[in-house]
Amino acid sequence: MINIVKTQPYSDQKMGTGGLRKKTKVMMQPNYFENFIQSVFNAIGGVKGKTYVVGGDGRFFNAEAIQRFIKMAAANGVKKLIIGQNGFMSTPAGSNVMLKNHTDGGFIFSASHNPGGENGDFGVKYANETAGQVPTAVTDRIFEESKKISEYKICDSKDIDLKNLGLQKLEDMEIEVIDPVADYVEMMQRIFDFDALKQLFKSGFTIRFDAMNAVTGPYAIRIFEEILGAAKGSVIRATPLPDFGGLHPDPNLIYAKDLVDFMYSDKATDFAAANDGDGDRNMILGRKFFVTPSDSLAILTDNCKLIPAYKNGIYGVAKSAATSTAVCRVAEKNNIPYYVVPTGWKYFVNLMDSNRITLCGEESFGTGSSHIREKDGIWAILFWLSIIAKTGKTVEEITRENWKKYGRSYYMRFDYEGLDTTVADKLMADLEAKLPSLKGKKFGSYEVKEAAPFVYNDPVDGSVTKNGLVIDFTNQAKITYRLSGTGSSGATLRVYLELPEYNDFDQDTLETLQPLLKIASDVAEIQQRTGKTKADVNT
Ligand code: G16
Repeated sequence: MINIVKTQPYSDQKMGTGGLRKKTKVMMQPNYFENFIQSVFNAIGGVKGKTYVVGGDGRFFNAEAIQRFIKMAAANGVKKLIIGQNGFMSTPAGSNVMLKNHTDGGFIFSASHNPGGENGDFGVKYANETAGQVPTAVTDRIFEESKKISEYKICDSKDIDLKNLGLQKLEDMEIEVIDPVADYVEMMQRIFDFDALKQLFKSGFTIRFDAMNAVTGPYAIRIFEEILGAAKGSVIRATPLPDFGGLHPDPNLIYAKDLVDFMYSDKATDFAAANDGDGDRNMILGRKFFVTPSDSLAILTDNCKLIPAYKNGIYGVAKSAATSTAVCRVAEKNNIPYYVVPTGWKYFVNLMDSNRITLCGEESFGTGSSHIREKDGIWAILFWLSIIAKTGKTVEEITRENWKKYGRSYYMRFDYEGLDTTVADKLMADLEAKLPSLKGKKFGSYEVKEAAPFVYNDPVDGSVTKNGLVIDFTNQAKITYRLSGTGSSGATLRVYLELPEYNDFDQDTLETLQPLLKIASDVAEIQQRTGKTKADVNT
């Protein structure tokens, strides 16, 4: 039976860079989740006759949300749902299933790298028929719908069994429960040379992969241990837990500190990596060596011909504005077209769909290619392992070689978290107003070349996006400021610093960037306005 439930709108259902992200308890308020889902359905002109992929990263409220979603989809006339067994599906695996089945899109329930649990965060990532994030025009429409919603449709039925693979029906809607790992593994086997990777492990190569108690554990066990032959136990924290075991599943130097400490100890393996909650982010480590995501993108681009899927070259490459310029130097020297876009994977999707780029990446530990329309954590690791297998070099040797060829960008991001949104918005607005007056100004040996907002003209759909404020210096140094789009409450100010260097690659990054950090913080009056004497998180 289909029920029409009367509801009141909520005023805060605006999607950010990675979908709708809220405190779990906010999401669990009466009708909150249902309102948002119905708003999406309404904003896209209904879902009658459509097919969607559904899954999540297993965090608290995931199982409940999926059941509610299924009943709403059936009530709204969806033709078919393809669902990961037990409701699990990583974001990249979901994008692959969407592309493979030519669906109308999908819904992945995840707040990505944000903590989970009853007191953590919950989120909804909605992808359209591109199998990637929807354009801003659509998220704006969804927000408008959410502000005027008065009812939603839901089936009054028993919960659907998601444990057993196979087909079932709810009303007229078909439900197919699939193994979320199988298709993903098959795709990776098409991209990479698995025989070469097996050889690598046969030769005694050791890895540690930290799934951070999140969704990629089962994918990593299947690929690294079962298929490629990495030693049993190479994958740690492999069982997805509703609260990620209390971890903050963000693979960076702070939140994956255990792994970093391990790799700087005498017990270190040859290679280590971690993924985030929903498996789209990655961190790469060698013995006593950390690869910045910006360098990683540059290195993958430079070595792409070693990978079967990219052996004939790539269309082009793209990075977000806040990502270092390392990849641009690789692209320029090798005559590869490159694009600089605002933060948000949706900007890459347009470039991929129009065959302008093949590879792309962001400083926030996201790297990917046009094999899907999301960033892909395990793909990035397999790419690195393939470079190691083909060159016989270590992570550190590969990175140093890249610096020697193209220069090294000393790079760091500083996050000022938990800010009052009014304070953060005003800081950005006042800073923007001040930018024109900075041109030509000297701060010690640093002279401002240009200071302006970052504005992107999308070559595909003609949309114009303003995202972040950038100060460029005559010595190629760069400061970028932007507010995070993935928080669940308050505001996070991100300050990104870069200083390219062409001779000395052994400096301490923090020390090297100290003068730039002081300029960044003085110019934006960070301490004065936020009361923070230092950033909460440096990566
Ligand atoms: C999401 C988007 C990414 C974007 C990131 C930015 O990542 O998918 O394209 O780079 O947000 O985060 P912020 O706005 O906080 O800097 P994810 O992994 O959270 O889905």
